[in-house]
Amino acid sequence: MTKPIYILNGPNLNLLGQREPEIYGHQTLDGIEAACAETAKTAGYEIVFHQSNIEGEIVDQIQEAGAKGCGLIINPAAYTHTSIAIHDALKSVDVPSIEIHLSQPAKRESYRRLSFVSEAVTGTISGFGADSYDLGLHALINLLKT
Ligand code: CA2
Repeated sequence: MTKPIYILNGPNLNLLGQREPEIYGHQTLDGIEAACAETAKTAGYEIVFHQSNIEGEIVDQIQEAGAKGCGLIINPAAYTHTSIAIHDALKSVDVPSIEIHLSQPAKRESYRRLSFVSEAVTGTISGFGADSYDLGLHALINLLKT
């Protein structure tokens, strides 16, 4: 049986659609999960979708994705800019990984310009709102085909 694609989400993304829509859009995380499940199903994959506000839980989920999944997509949220633990966990897995962001961090505050995640993943997609998830999923599915 095909292994699932893991889609992992970091702190505060549970608030999507409720606060700061001018930056993060109106789509909720539940809506994003439903859209991702549909895209994945069309391509013959299932998804495992998680959100956590806790760094260590995200590390556990990355390790689980490496052991039980075929690839992973991660929006590490603010941990992008702070977490060596998430960097190390991503480096430790043997499956392709894609970092995604709703906004374009490079165009925002200077403290968002550094990503500890980018050098540990296969590729990064940012700045397309909720579409970043769909674009990341298509990119990952294409990678898995090759
Ligand atoms: O643009 C992204 O996807 C970010 O990963 C979002 C993070 C931010 O720290 C990164 O620099 C870029 C913040 C996620 C917080 O999500 C919220 C959603 C609604 C209301 C408040 C926060």
